[in-house]
Amino acid sequence: MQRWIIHVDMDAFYAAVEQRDNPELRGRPVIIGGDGTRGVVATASYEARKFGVRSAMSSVEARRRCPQAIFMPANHAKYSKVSQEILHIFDDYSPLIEPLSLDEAFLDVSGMEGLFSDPVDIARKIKERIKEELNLTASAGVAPNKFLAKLASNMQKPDGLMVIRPEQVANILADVPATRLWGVGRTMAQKLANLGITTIGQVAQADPELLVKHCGQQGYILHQLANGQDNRPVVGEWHPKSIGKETTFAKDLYGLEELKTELWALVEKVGWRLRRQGVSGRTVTVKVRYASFRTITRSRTLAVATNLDETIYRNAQDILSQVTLNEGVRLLGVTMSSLETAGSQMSLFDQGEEKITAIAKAIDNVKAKFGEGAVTRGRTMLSRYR
Ligand code: DCP
Ligand code: MG
Repeated sequence: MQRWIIHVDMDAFYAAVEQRDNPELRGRPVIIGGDGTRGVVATASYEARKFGVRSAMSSVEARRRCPQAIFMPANHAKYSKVSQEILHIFDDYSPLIEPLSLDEAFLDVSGMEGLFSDPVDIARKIKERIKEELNLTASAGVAPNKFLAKLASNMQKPDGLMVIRPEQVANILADVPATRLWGVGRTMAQKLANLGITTIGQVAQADPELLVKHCGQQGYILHQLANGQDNRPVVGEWHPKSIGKETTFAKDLYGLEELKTELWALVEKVGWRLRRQGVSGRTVTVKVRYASFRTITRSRTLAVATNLDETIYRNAQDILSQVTLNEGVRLLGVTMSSLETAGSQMSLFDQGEEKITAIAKAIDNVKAKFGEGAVTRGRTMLSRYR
C-alpha cells in the first residue's frame, strides 16, 4: 500500500494568533518576543520578515532592521490552547497524529481512501477548516514519507499546499540544498562540501560507500533520504482528552423530538471516533445553545465507560430531556470525556494491546535505524496504556 503522510505547519504561528486576536495588528510587522536588550525573537509576522527579521534573532537586531515593528510578549498558554484546537481538527482525518511542536504535526493518512477521496483532498480540507474555524493559515506538505512531507510543507509558505508524488521526487529534490536533509548540520554540511556535494541531488547520485567513508554511518541514511526514502513511522503520541461534535443549525429547532434526530447524528460521529481511537468515555456532556445565545452544558458520569452509540445516545437523550426547551435551539453538541482505553469486554473494538505492541515495535525500528535519540515518547502515551 502506498503510504501518504501530511505535514502541517502553521504560518508565523504566534504572530498570526496575535494578529487574529488584535485586529489593529493585521497587515503590520509584528514581532513576538522580549523587547529588552537581551530579548530574542520567537517569531515575526510575514510583514516583519520582509525586513529580514527572523526567529532566534536578537530583538535589538530585529528592531534595527524593522524599527516600526510592534513587539508583543509570547502568550504560551494561549498558543497551547490553539494548538489543541488544531489537533482536534486533525483528529477528524487520521487516528495517527504526531505533533512535533505547538504548530506542526505529521498525520499518517495512508489507506483512508475509503473515507476521503485522496490525501491531497484531506490536506486541503484541513487547511480550510483551520481557516474557517480558527481564522489562521497553515501550510501543508503531502508526500509518501515524513522527510518529504516536512520538506514540502515548507516549500510554498505561507498558506501553501505542496504535493510530492513518488515519481516527482528526483526532480523536486535535485537542487534543494543538502542542509535540508534530516541530520545535516554545519559539521556534516562541511564534510559533504569537502566531497563537492551541496545539493540533495548530488547526495542522491553519490556512492553510498563514499558517503559512509566521509560521514560515518549517517552517510547511508543521507543517501536514502536524498533518494526520497524514509520509512520512519508516524508515532501517534497525541490523543484527545475528550471527543465531541457539535452542530449549528441553519434554522433554530424546537422541542425534544426535533432535536433527537440531530442528537443521534452527533452521537454516531462521536462513537465512531471513540472506537477508532480504541477508547471509551465515562462522562457524557450535552451542550445546548439557545436562540438567545445563552449556552448550557449538562453532564453525567457513567459507572462504566462506553464507546457504543446506543449507550451514549440513551444517556445524552436523558440529559436533553431534562433541559428546558421552551425556546429555539441553534446549536447542539455531545462530548465524551474521562476517556480510557476501551475495556476487554468490548474486544471487538479493543485495540489497546495491539496498538501498544505496534507502537513499541515502530519505535524500536526507528531507534535501530536512526539511533536511540531519534525518538522521544510523550508521557501521555505511556500513561494512557498502563
Ligand atoms: N518559536 C520560538 N523560537 C524559535 C522558533 C520558533 O519560540 N527559535 C516559536 C514561535 C513560532 C512557533 O514556535 O511561531 C512555530 O515555529 P515555526 O518554526 O513553525 O515558525 P512560524 O510558525 O512562526 O513561521 P513559519 O512556520 O510560517 O515559518
Ligand atoms: Mg510554523
